[in-house]
Amino acid sequence: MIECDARTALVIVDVQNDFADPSGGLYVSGGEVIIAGINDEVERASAAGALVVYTQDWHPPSTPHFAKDGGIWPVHCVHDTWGAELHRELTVAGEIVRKGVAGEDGYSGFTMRDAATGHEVPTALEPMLRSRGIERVVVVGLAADVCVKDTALDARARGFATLVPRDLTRGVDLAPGDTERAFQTLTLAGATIA
Ligand code: VGL
Ligand code: ZN
Repeated sequence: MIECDARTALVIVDVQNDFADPSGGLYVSGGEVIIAGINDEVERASAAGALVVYTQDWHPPSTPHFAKDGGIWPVHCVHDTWGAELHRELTVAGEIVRKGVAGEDGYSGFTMRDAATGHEVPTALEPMLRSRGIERVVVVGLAADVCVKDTALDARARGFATLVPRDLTRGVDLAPGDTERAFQTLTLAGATIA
């Protein structure tokens, strides 16, 4: 169980069909298994007055993010498709931050990369946390070695105490060991892996 209070935000990263459903375009092994545990934490966080926020990977049909367009990933989370929807079993009880509504790229829930200029642009996440006086961020969801990692690193870089509960995330492991390396990187950055 995770300690939560009004200064805590539970950030639920990309629990979308393409990652969490076995027939999804970029299925993360075990992605559906973590949903029940996340729902329990949503309930506890809400009861404790914590902020609950969801992120959603949200791509145009063609983007340098996809292997077919020169990137590394299979097509996933194309905006307004089944694959981009939050998984039907996920309890949604908070605001949603979509990454890439204007075709931007990137992995963190805090920042995106402008596809044309390459510049980093902020999402609505940090202002949302600041306006609520959030000091501590709990990051769960998918994938541990991609968007969870980058979101948690950005949380640390912005001075938030950051917790990543291992059993509420799963990794892609595009290269074997990526998930373990992600946890090491996060630990070195001052995040707590529980
Ligand atoms: C993600 C790969 C590509 C993620 C997003 O949500 O972790 N992974 N796009
Ligand atoms: Zn993506």
